[in-house]
Amino acid sequence: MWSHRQVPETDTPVTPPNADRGTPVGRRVVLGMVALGAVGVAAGKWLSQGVSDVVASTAPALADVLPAAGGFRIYTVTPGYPEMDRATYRLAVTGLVDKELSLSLDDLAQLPQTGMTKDFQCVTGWRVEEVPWSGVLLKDVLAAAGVESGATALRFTSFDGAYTESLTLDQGMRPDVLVATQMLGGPIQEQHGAPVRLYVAPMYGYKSLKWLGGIEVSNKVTPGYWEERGYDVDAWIGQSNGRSDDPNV
Ligand SMILES: Nc1nc2c(c(=O)[nH]1)N[C@H]1C(S)=C(S)[C@@H](COP(=O)(O)O)O[C@H]1N2
Ligand SMILES: [Mo]
Repeated sequence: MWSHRQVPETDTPVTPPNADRGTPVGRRVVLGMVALGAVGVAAGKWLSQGVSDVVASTAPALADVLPAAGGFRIYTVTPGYPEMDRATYRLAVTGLVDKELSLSLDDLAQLPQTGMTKDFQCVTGWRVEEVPWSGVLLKDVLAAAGVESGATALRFTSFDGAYTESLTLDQGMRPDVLVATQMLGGPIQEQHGAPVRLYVAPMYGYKSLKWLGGIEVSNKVTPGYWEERGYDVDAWIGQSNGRSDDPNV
């Protein structure tokens, strides 16, 4: 179960230049809308159709009511969420590797497991603090495949068929970049990218690709979905531009 919580009042530095878009999430709260929070999970299905601000605006009041309040806004650039059977799920690791891999969830569970509790920050201004994550460090997945010399970049694809992301190999080797199989204390929920998503702790949320299907090792960074639409490829929190008019970032 998840619900919504607003970015703390003290959080101003991360507000992107398009502040009109980024800041109002919980500021134009209408208390009468709190009841909407009760259908938050169902509403998540509709966020891509423009209801996100309404749902998110219930946040402050709900946070008082629900002790384990979440605060995530659910984003998807495709209609609904892509379906995936946990038994047939495979993560493809391809490109400049010694051995291409096709990893089942069991295979991922055999690799070293790493957990971390860290904030999740969207470039539009909302943040969820101290989210528990666990799974396999991206560098451990890459080590299992063996990265060839000359490789410099990583490309990530989602089995939603539309969303992509990128990192440099150096960024991907950091100890705070995770191929996450658990989030918020349990298996990743459907709306958060089940069964596997990326979690790139030091960067804005758009780097944390959901419904991860493939990792391709290459020698050239290919800008991801939002990066083709104006966002920085290097999305360090607090440093990158956050430029866009799109409400779904
Ligand atoms: N496949 C996919 N991954 C995605 C997105 C998306 O639309 N599709 N949105 C990104 C953005 S902009 C953010 S802030 C986070 C939001 O994660 P959440 O939906 O779990 O809150 O997912 C990121 N990963
Ligand atoms: Mo985002």
